[in-house]
Parts: sequence; structure tokens; C-alpha cells
Amino acid sequence: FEEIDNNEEELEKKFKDIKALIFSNHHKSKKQEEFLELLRRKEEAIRHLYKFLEERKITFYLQPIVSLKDGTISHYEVLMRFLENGKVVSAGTYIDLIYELGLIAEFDTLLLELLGERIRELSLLGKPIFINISDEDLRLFSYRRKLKKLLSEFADRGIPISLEITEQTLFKEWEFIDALAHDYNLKFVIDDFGSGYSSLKMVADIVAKGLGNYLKLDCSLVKNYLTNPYIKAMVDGIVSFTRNTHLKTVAECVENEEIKEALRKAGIDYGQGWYFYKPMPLEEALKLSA
Ligand code: G
Ligand code: G
Ligand code: MN
Repeated sequence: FEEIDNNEEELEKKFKDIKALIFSNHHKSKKQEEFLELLRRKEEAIRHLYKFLEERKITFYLQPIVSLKDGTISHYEVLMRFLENGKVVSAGTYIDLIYELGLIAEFDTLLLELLGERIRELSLLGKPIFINISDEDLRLFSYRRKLKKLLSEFADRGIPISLEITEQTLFKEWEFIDALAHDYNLKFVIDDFGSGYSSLKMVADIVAKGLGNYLKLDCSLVKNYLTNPYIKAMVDGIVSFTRNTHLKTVAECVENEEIKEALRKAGIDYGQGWYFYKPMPLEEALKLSA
């Protein structure tokens, strides 16, 4: 025990030294300044996030997904946005921090509420809607409840919904997922395929269970398709795999005509990206479908 005590004392002393180093007001090195600045910025970002939640300062944009065969809009993806000092800020600005703080379920639940409030207009789009979901969402009871409510409302209006998933761990929630899929004719989009957690095994599992209907190729695959022969070979292989399943393919980050044509020839079904449309407010999306 004595040894442990000593260690603790030593640790305590070291910790004090480090604190003194970081927080001393004299002779701060450039590195210390940078570190403190980073902490300050993070603290500010966290404050913003809680404000967004408390004051419901979030909204959503829609990005059209287009058929590569004929260029018509086939679906819309819902993308979270934040309202910061009257400006609309991208999900990407805060999404990593939201996950880090364990707040994603709170944000996604709020987003479901907002979607519910605009369900009439969303159904006027007349197209299936893709909604991003994280495995943590399903652990929050209020998320599950709101999701069921929203799904049945969309079902009443004849609008199919698919959930975009990136994380394997979602599939710890098999029972709930199976029930949802059955009760609401819900399907799943494998998002960001080729990056992060979306593994080949996950794809095989989803296909085997008959739950997946779309596979979204990650930006990194699309952007390197024309220049990297190995990536091209992999993408072509994926397309050939999906032909033996019910999966349709969607390419993210289609940014120009050349890549669009190459992907179409490769047999990819749908495209999403700045070449077609940027994410836009619901009002604008409604004008497109008018
Ligand atoms: O729209 P933007 O490029 O800023 O999105 C950045 C990332 O945030 C994307 O990878 C997307 O998957 C994620 N994202 C966008 N909207 C949502 C959402 O409503 N819920 C969750 N969980 N993730 C989202
Ligand atoms: O959920 P997911 O990771 O698929 O989100 C896709 C994100 O990628 C969207 O939030 C959107 O803002 C962004 N995005 C959409 N189209 C393009 C594009 O053509 N190029 C790039 N770099 N990003 C895009
Ligand atoms: Mn997505």
C-alpha cells in the first residue's frame, strides 16, 4: 500500500507541475498558448452546442439524389444544420464534437421533431427520404418513440423512408430494427461505404437479413475513381457484387460531368453531389419538384 500511496503522491505532484506549466501566466511558450487557445475554442463550441439544443437552433437541408440514367431526382437526403447568429452552419462544423460529447441522440431526436412539424411539405416532395441515424440514437427511448411516430406518419402519406447508417454497432439493436423494418416497411442505406466502420461483413449481414436497399459509396472512393486504378477496380467489384443483391448503388461527391459519366458507365445507379445540387432548404426543394 505504501508504494501505491507514494505513486499517488508522485502523480499528484506531476499533475500540479503540468497544471502550473499550462496555467501559469508568466513565460507561456508558443505551444502552451496554442494549447490554451484550442481549449478556449472547444469550450466556446460546447457552449454553442448546448445553446442549439436549449433554444432549438437547428434546422435541416435537403440534398437531392439523382438517377444517373436519366438525371431525374429520385430521393432526398436530410442533412442537419445549425442556426448560429442568423447563419446556417453545416453539420460538419460540429458533428465530431457532438459525437465526442455523447449528444448525437439529443440532436437527432430534435431533428425528428422538426421533420414531424414539416411533414406535410416533406410529403409534397413526393420522393423517398433518407435520414441519417447513429447507433446511439436507438438507445434513447424518446428517439425510438419519435421515430416510430414519424415513420407511421410518413407511411400514411405514402412516403418511403430509409435510414442511413454508418456504424456496425447499430446492429446490436437487431430486435428493434427487425420490428421497425417489418412494421413500417423501413429499409437501410449503408452510408459512407469505404470509410469508417462500414465493413464488408456489415454489408453481407444487412443483405442476408434483407434490410438494405442502398449502398452509398464514400466521397473518397468517388473522388479517386478516375485517377487511382485500384480504387476503380474496387468500385467496379462492388458494383458487380450489388448486382447479385437487392442493393442499389449511390455515389456521393459527384462534382463534375466527367466523373458522373464514368460512374454511370460503371453501372452506379444514383449520384449525389455538387454537380447536380447542393444541400438546400425545404422551400427550395419544393420549388424543384413543383
Ligand atoms: O452536411 P455536412 O457535409 O456538413 O455533413 C457532415 C457529416 O454530418 C456527414 O458525414 C453526415 O453524415 C453527418 N450528418 C449530417 N446530418 C446528420 C444528421 O441529421 N444526423 C447524423 N447523425 N449525422 C448527420
Ligand atoms: O451523410 P453523408 O456523410 O453522406 O453526408 C454527405 C455530406 O457531403 C453532405 O453533408 C454534403 O454537405 C456533403 N457533400 C454533398 N455533395 C458533395 C460534393 O459534391 N462534394 C463534397 N466535397 N461534399 C459534398
Ligand atoms: Mn448520409
